[in-house]
Amino acid sequence: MSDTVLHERRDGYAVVTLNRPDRLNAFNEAQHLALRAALDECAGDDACRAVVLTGAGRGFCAGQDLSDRDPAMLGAAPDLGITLETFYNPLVLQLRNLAKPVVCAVNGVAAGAGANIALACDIVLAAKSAKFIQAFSKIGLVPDSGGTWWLTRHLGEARAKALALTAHPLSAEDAANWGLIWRAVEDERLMAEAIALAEAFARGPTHAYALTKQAIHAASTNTLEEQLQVERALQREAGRSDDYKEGVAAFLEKRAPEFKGKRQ
Ligand code: LHQ
Repeated sequence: MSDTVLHERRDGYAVVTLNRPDRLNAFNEAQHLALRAALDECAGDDACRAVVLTGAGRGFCAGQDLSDRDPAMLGAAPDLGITLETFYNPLVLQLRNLAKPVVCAVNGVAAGAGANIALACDIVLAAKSAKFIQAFSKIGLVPDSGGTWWLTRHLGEARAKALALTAHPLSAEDAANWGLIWRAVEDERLMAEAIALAEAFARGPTHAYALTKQAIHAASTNTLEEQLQVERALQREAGRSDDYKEGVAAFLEKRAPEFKGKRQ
């Protein structure tokens, strides 16, 4: 695998690091392919029960590498729809649909598609010095990689439009206070807190986590009646798992559960 992405396997989880620090980890094609491959490997490995995604150096990710995409060099008007369809859209769905928790540790600036890739993760922690920038309007583009979806759902139209139209750098603390991310933490605590979450998830009921993700994703478009049916179906499945039996037994025996994370 290319070193544009570092993939470290640890006991029960993986740490995946975007690694083009001199470009603030902006995406070129190699980094896209390496990230997709690392996430595929995590998805297919039962021993990997959580993922931490972060960036090397002082930034998390500055979106598309614009030096790769200079329209003057590319000649005729480029079709950015093809770029989204080929690279960004599958990545967003891969993160969202991964059947294990993905923790994003936003270590520095997250701009353009970089901000929205972070928001595609399940739990977003950010260093207090980090900023989220919908940088697209500065280069005559529209927020992509789910940006219009995450911003509108998490923040409402007023804040979504202001962030998208002005490219205002949103501080990590405002992002947390506004409900866009889980927490802003002291810079030096970021990785320790992200790893603590991953370690806890690595000992958790992985299949129940996957079902929980599914239920919460379905909730954003369902009516209450529809969502109650989703919960019924997913709970039925969770209730058949060994982890459920173990969870109840451990509770009754007043001991810590030993979850295997399997479907059955
Ligand atoms: C970069 C980048 C970068 C290349 C920093 N590219 N080098 C999808 C479909 C297809 C095409 C278009 O895009 C998309 C989705 C998108 O993501 S569009 C949005 C693309 N991203 C941006 O517009 C953000 C551009 N970057 C910035 O505005 C700033 O760099 C931010 C605000 C992120 C950070 O500012 P500073 O902390 O002041 O750092 P810097 O600007 O000095 O950057 C450090 C280096 O990284 C610098 O290189 P240098 O050789 O001068 O040290 C930058 O040129 C390079 N860099 N972002 N996206």
